[in-house]
Amino acid sequence: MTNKQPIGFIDSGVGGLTVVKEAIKQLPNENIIYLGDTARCPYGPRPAKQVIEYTWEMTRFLLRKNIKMLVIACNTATAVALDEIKKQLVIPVVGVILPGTRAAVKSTKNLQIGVIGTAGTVKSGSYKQAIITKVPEAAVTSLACPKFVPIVESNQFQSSVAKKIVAETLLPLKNKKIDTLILGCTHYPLLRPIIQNVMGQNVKLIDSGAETIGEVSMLLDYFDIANTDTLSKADYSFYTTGSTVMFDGIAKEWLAALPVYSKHIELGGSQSCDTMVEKHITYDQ
Ligand code: I24
Ligand code: DGL
Repeated sequence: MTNKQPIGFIDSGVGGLTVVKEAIKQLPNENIIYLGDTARCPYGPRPAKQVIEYTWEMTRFLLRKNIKMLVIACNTATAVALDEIKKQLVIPVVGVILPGTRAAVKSTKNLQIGVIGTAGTVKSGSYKQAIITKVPEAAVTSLACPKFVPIVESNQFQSSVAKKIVAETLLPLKNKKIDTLILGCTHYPLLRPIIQNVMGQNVKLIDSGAETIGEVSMLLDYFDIANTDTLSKADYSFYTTGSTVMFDGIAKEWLAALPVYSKHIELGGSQSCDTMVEKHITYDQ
């Protein structure tokens, strides 16, 4: 295994770029390949069985790209599919839930922890279970915030509408004495200033995605697979199942200076790793 192989990131859409941004910052030497299933986003409201199926399709696509590690950047996908994908792959597979949990358990002083996420993530109970497994005495309050992803995706995440909806939605958490709140969704870092304001400065917010890159870094060292070639510039490639123009627009803005030319691919059906067809609508880098 050569260390130059890329780290694969999968997500339901563009939200996983919040995790990639951390990866570029914390691991600037690593090559990255990202696949966002924008055509079928959001995963949050979908039944677990369907999310597992979609996550497998994305995984199979990236395995063909010879990745050395897989990061499931989507909380909803991690919640329902991580265990079975991890079991079947020989490369290390990292989800966003355990790293977020670890940081929360470390941060809490009163053992009152809050978790916010999509309907799918909260319904799975994965965060709650992961926290309780570590600290059985912890009290976990999970809250689905189905309105938050649409606020971000409609570009309203800095608006007064966002403030009102976030305040209303988080009301059930206000009377709990939580001192730590896990942002269990790729999109929530964009609402972080508003969430912090609503919850108060005494509540520590945990960004699951950012915590995940710490774990990726640790695993690269543990398996001795970090990219040791410090002379070449890191390579970033992006794939989307939806519009490349829209993907590139959001990714360029989010990842600042980075040029992004994503490629369109089709997922779905019973395609195997060997027969999956790539449609290059934009040009190859
Ligand atoms: N943010 C996200 N998804 C979108 C969006 C957004 N539109 C505006 N902003 N759209 O996720 C999703 C649907 N699209 C995706 C592309 O293909 C077609 C369908 C959060 C992204 C987090 C990195 C707001 C916005 C932006 C630029 C940067 C960040 C951001 F326009 F939140
Ligand atoms: N990526 C998803 C998550 O982190 C949010 C968007 C969606 O619902 O697909 O849970």
